[in-house]
Amino acid sequence: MAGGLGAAAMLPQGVLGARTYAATAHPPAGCEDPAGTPNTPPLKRFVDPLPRPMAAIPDRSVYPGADYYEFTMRQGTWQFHRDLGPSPVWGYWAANPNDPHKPIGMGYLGPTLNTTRDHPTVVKWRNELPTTHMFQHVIDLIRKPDPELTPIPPPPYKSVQPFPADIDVWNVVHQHGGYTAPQSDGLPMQSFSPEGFHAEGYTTLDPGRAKPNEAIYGYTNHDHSCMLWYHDHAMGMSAINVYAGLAGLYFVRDPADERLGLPRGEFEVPLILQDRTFNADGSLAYTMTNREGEDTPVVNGKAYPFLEVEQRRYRLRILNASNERFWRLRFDVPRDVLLQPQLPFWLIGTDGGFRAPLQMLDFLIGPAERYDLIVDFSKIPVNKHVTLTNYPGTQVHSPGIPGCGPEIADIMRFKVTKPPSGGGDRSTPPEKLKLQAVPPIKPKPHTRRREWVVYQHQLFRTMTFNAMPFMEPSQDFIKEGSTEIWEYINPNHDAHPMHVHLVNFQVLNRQPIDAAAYQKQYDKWVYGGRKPEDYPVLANYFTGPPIPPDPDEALSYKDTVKAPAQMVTRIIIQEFIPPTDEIASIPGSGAKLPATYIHHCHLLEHEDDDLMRPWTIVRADTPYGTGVAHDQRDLGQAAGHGAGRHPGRSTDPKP
Ligand SMILES: [Cu+2]
Repeated sequence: MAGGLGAAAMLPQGVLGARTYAATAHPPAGCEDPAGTPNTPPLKRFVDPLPRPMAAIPDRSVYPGADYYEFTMRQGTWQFHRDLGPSPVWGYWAANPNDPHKPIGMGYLGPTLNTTRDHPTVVKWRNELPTTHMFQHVIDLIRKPDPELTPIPPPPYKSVQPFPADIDVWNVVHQHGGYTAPQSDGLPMQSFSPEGFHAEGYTTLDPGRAKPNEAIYGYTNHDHSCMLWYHDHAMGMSAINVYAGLAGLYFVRDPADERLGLPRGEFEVPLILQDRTFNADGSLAYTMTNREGEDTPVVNGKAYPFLEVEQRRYRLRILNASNERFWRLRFDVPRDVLLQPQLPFWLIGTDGGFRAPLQMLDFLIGPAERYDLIVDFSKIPVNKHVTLTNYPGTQVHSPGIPGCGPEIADIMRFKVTKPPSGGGDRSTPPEKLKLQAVPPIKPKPHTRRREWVVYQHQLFRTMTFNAMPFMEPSQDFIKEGSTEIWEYINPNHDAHPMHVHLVNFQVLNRQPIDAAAYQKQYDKWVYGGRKPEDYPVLANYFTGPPIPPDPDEALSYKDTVKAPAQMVTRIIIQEFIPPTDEIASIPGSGAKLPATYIHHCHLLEHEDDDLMRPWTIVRADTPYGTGVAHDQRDLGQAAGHGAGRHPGRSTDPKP
């Protein structure tokens, strides 16, 4: 949904209403919101303490050899700010093995999973949400259909409703960034509703133990030590499901980390960064049918929170869980405190784990990216503060051509309240940390390249990869164990965060393209019947040499990459191998080939509308070109349907 808005919101939108932004400035000309768009009432900043997400407690008796959890999605209430009334929210609640009457959760978001590297986790996800959506007006618009919200693909494809006519709420949980078998991956077509209706791809491990409104998934935790997260990935409505609160953290820990001397316990703080808009009564308002981005920063569920800190180093684990907003983050200090206006900090890890430490002053974080930082408050006098802010002028879809959407500056405040307790800070200074550099993945001359074109066939309309709706079967068959370079070709004027399931990758480079000429030729290919001779040859459109990745993304384990406007962004994936081992002896819990996964834009509204495609790992001895459309220029021709689960949906309820 709202894919059209995403790409084209620099143009005036319909009826213009007078408004002021709650956060900072007036919108630029042409960016006024339609009349009636809610705005958050003015809020006093830094008056609510930062909540810490609670940890779920594993039950080790259910599946020997694995940590077991039961998570239930439920509607509850949550107060986002001292001066706002409570809001209905959706969240995850973890069963408490020590006290069944005290489930773990706070209403909004979900409890944190703490796991140990290579020790598997099994989670039963249960859906007890209402059957009418919290943002039912959006569901109704998608169903209407509304040309800006309903996926309407380019020719020759027909529009298909993303969810059944009588299903207003369905859900599925994706463990973002994890090394997971497809049947536990939480793919959109695995959605299931509170009434127990199943999308066509629904799966569960151990079906005898799962009711129709439940699914049991297994996670290998064959990951580096890192911060993953879990969030809703339901077909066609992940944006409003996550917006209502369906997200949480998932840590993979390595016992070897203990020797690193990193700040831990209360000095390791996760920050779940989101933007939200509130009605005057404090309830959540979803405004992205009208504009890009929301107007108020929310961290761990509180608007403009504060955290009291000691004069010592902290490890901040930052997740951008916003639907659409990119943030350029920095730590501002009062002028009389330091000689420089920003507090320098150290980057020690990204999406998929540690990396060589890098000192920085600011960084751009796209939706779904994670940054692992060491911030040193030891030089800040007691009773002074440091403010986490968004660099002025950072647009919602930054980097790119300046767009619209409410600007946010202040986010949260660190109030330095006392000297370090417990005899001082014994954590290792960042410059002395022994973190291994991530070895570079080097492309070879024969390394296969795969093009993914961010294609919008009409302004304000659906976006697709390669002009293919998500519902079309997988046409991208990748030999098990192979290395590939993926090229995200973005002739659009927005940046998109691209997320590939299953794998970690490295950012190789970016290269500017003549976006208008590329788009024109691509249009010609699509509207001319997709003749191979019309397909644009990328090399003909470069306007400059390749640009190396930014220092904060180079030589890092990534699962989400910023694909800026009018550029091709190249990533390299070392090895496509799905996890085949069984989890806790549960039959069928390992991956089998062919194994179909997806990749998508992590602007959630774009993912829903329809910038997402399946891809399939096949046996290494599968020859290319045998009933398989693997060449981009074959896209319009019939694909081999033999391999992979077909995206599609069932028409009959399976209670
Ligand atoms: Cu996008």
